[in-house]
Amino acid sequence: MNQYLALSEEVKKAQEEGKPVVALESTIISHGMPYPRNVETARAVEQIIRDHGAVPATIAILDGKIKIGLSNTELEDFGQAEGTAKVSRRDLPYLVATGQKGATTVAATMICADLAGIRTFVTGGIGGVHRGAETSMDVSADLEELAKTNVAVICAGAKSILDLGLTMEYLETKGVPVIGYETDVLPAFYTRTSEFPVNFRADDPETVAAALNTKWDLGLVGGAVVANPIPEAHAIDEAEIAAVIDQALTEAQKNSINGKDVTPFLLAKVEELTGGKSLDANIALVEHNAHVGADIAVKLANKMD
Ligand code: PSU
Ligand code: MN
Repeated sequence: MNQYLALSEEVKKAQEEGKPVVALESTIISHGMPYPRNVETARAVEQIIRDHGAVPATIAILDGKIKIGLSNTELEDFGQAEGTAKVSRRDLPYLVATGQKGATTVAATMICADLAGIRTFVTGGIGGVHRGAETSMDVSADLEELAKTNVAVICAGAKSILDLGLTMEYLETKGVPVIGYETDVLPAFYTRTSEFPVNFRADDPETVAAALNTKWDLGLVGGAVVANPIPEAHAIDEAEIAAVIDQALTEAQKNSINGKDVTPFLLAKVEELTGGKSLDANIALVEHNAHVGADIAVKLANKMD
């Protein structure tokens, strides 16, 4: 066992018994949603995963360890604490070495999941190529991680705060498959569709698990994006969300927001401007992803043992 890893009892037991485990990130809790709904959602998501035959492992950095599975108290603390560091690949060793608290992004969660032998990871949305990246060079480290770490990310696509076309191009260059779950086009987080076709479509968890298992059997390093559209009832009107995102982007520029602060700033602005409607949508889509992700993890576990 890696000396830096600290597995919860639930995760340890699951691994001993060969049960499927699903990773969850903590940045979505600390930087993606406000308290207390962040904690409520984190707990609900964990329960959905259990109800579908898998074991949840929320990942975070605490006391010089990479925690794989958080207790209720730890979860509550991550939800309430202010100023928790947002940890991507770059930040991970420093935060662990100095014993500081850190919330893991998609990239860092993939790294930690891989260290713990977990292949399935559920979240809301991935980072991507930002609009204007041709001058800012702001490309999320999530995309690099998808290129080199063997973990599948079940998400609702990416928000159109990003340049979705360039994000798809980047993933193509890096050889990362984007699999649409019951969809032919990339979902854009708040909306079920975008103008960009996915690479492949899967209509059941078995097909996704087969594709993942084959990729790794072939020695093809890297992850995959499983893009699962937001449930119809919670989708936000496209024109409405587009206007909100434009305004959020303008404000980010006006305030000279850059680096790792860009995404949290935009997420908070969108939520403020939609009066909480985006938060309801965010929660609904994460819960749906948990259901689909657990089903995929169960099928994958059958193939990999
Ligand atoms: N997109 C969302 N919600 C989130 C994030 C992205 O819809 O919570 C978080 C994730 O943790 C993701 C990170 O990995 O933001 C990407 O940040 P950046 O763009 O700085 O790489
Ligand atoms: Mn960035």
